[in-house]
Amino acid sequence: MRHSAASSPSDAGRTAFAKDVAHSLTLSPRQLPSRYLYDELGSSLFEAICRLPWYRVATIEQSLLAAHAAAIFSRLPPISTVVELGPGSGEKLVTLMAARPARDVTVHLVDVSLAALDQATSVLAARSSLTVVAHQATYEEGLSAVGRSRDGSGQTLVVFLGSNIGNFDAQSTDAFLRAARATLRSGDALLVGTDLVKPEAELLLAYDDPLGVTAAFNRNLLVRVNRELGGDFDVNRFSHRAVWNASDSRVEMHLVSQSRQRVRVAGCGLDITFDAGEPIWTESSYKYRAADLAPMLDRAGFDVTGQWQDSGFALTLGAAR
Ligand code: AVJ
Repeated sequence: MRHSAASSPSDAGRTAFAKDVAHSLTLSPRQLPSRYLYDELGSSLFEAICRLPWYRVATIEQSLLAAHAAAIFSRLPPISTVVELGPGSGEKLVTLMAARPARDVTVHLVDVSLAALDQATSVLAARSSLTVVAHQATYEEGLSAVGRSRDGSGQTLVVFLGSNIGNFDAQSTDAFLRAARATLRSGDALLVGTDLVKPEAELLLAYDDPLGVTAAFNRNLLVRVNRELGGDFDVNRFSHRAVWNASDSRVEMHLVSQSRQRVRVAGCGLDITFDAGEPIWTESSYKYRAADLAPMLDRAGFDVTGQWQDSGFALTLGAAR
């Protein structure tokens, strides 16, 4: 197992975090980027969310992968390289790869979160015989690194599961898919997992669960800002809120200030006064219709070669033209 960090995680990572927090908290409305939800505790809380009966993304996707992995490989050319963007616990890839035809495959895991990478790497090491390379990097950086290091034989499969793509707005999705396509060759493939639009009550239960795990996941972002950037957020005075924004087809998570209060973040020179009821927008999770996927992939240069659906979740396979 090899680790190839794009740069030392702590210093460069912390500077980027400080910069992103300084910028996003002074936007109107105030925001914090969702990619920072995944520190060590945040990654564990997300794994707990995936075990909640109300958040069905992970379990439905897992059963779709188990049921259709062989069909997915039957629609692919011989694959020598698999790149998983945002591998989470690594379980999804274990399930998919169990159905691979006998052939040497190198798996590349790409994530900015070291905690997530470590977890996925150890699950894959324990549960599969795959060669694993971990890249602590953004998705684009990781894809380019894999593209540059690739040798002659076999095609590449990029997997982007768990509805991770749902954190991107429409414009970023197009830009991201095009950038991904640019690192690939004709005949390479992309497997995307997307959560689909479903009744509002179901969506809200998934993002505001009765056990408060999602609330803890969201509020942990403030704990992280306090710890890593010397903030003084009073975490008890911000509450979790999930809303379904139907016109933009996304669930939004917010942290709502319970009172008028002043917050300082020394590490990025911020001194902010929140009004009572003022939100910080921390995440968007876009929901799709299954038919949205073909045009979305087509715009980036992929033809859809398969789609599998169950209980409001879809796996879509595209081939690079
Ligand atoms: C990991 C981004 C797919 O948006 O559903 C879970 C994260 N947020 N509960 C999602 C999340 C709140 C999740 N993704």
